[in-house]
Amino acid sequence: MAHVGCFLLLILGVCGLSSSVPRQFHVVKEQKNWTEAQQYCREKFTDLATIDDMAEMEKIKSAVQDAGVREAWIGLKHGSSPKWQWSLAGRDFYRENEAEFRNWANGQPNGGNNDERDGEDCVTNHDNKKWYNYLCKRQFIFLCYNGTNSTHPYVLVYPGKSWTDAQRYCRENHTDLASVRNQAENELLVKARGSHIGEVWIGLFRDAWEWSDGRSSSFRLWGPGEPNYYGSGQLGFCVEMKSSGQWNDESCNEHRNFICYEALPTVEVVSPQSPFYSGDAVTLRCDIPKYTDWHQYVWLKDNSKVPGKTNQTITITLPHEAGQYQCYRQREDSSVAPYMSRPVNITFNGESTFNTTLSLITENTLVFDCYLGYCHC
Ligand SMILES: *[C@@H]1O[C@H](CO)[C@@H](O)[C@H](O)[C@H]1NC(C)=O
Ligand SMILES: *[C@@H]1O[C@H](CO)[C@@H](O)[C@H](O)[C@H]1NC(C)=O
Ligand SMILES: *[C@@H]1O[C@H](CO)[C@@H](O)[C@H](O)[C@H]1NC(C)=O
Ligand SMILES: *[C@@H]1O[C@H](CO)[C@@H](O)[C@H](O)[C@H]1NC(C)=O
Ligand SMILES: *[C@@H]1O[C@H](CO)[C@@H](O)[C@H](O)[C@H]1NC(C)=O
Ligand SMILES: *[C@@H]1O[C@H](CO)[C@@H](O)[C@H](O)[C@H]1NC(C)=O
Ligand SMILES: *[C@@H]1O[C@H](CO)[C@@H](O)[C@H](O)[C@H]1NC(C)=O
Ligand SMILES: [Ca+2]
Ligand SMILES: [Ca+2]
Repeated sequence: MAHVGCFLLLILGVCGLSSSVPRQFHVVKEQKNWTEAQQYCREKFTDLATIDDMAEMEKIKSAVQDAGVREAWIGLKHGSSPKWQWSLAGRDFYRENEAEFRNWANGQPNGGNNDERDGEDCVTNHDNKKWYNYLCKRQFIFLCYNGTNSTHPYVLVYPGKSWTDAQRYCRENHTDLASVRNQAENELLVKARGSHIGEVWIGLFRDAWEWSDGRSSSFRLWGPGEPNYYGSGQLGFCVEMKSSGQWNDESCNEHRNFICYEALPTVEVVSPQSPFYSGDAVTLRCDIPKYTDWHQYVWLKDNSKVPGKTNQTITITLPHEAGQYQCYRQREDSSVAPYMSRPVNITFNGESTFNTTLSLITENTLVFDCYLGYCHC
């Protein structure tokens, strides 16, 4: 019985971290109606711009100002299915199901015809802790959400305002109108309203605006008095962003510059599951939202293009092809800079699962069977 250290390498896949998904925005200085703009964005990039939160809004605003554009279409269009959602938008703020927490009073929500032009589309908290929907132009005192104080996030504000004015106040002076993610927060909110009797606005509202890419973002940044559904509604209402950052609804057949977004490509390991071992053939796939104006995939290993690898899926053999991988789609229009995935390290470190049979020919013939780095005769 002999032990021989087998010098085989273990390949460990370390996948890139991906919590929030970044996007790149492109301001297109061509005049198109909303539908044509949508088609253009889907061909050249991913879709018309969706905006998730205030941070993204600031990014787009500076892109529009840098481009010297006065107004531009974004991906929001009026649809036909109104939904309840929170003024405080943000993909990281709500955990699973938290954006859907509700505490309606019996018989609520009611009223209106489910159309934000004359429906009861804004929500209050009553002193019985329950929620009621009212016309948004009613004036009530309101609760803002202030993210800087996590134990006392709700701030009661006097005097009463319409829901929209209350929203503007909270966004300027705190974070936003109050969001309520669970029963515990509803109790905190009830505490914050103290002994006040009657209705207090919170951040829940209903509208029927829909994003072109189907995303559920509830983020809205209407200018004063908007949306007002002014103009020919025959072809529907769509949303433009002014260089001030504020939004306005317009007839979709107006011609405007527009803003597209491009999603970040990602490198995914298809097989095998990590950890990888020496001798493995590792298959990588470049996941990229589809658009049609592209030529081929480009793969990079350790920051250099890998010649001959132009498919969406590639296979590398370890250990000699271990390294740092990235991908992008090369466009037909090479004037647009590529948007490259984050790097993914396929590194090695450790031992092998290979059940190799080694034969050492000496005076005697010894045959070693190796498993996980341990060899025996
Ligand atoms: C949070 O707010 C409460 C009530 O206004 C205050 O007593 C407390 O000091 C604040 N905490 C922080 C960390 O600001
Ligand atoms: C923010 O608060 C100040 C002081 O209370 C107030 O004067 C101002 O109008 C508020 N901002 C908005 C947008 O209401
Ligand atoms: C609310 O948040 C702002 C920053 O967003 C902070 O400056 C302010 O002190 C906070 N106010 C309260 C009452 O917590
Ligand atoms: C946009 O223009 C195309 C023709 O270029 C037309 O077919 C379409 O109806 C227009 N869409 C809207 C919403 O105006
Ligand atoms: C790339 O894909 C094409 C079509 O699927 C296939 O014929 C070709 O062999 C692939 N090339 C490589 C290098 O895998
Ligand atoms: C990936 O490898 C590069 C060098 O090859 C190194 O600089 C980087 O820190 C590694 N990243 C991770 C997440 O391990
Ligand atoms: C290697 O050998 C072990 C133990 O004999 C066995 O369980 C395992 O399935 C083998 N692996 C391969 C890839 O043959
Ligand atoms: Ca009601
Ligand atoms: Ca308008």
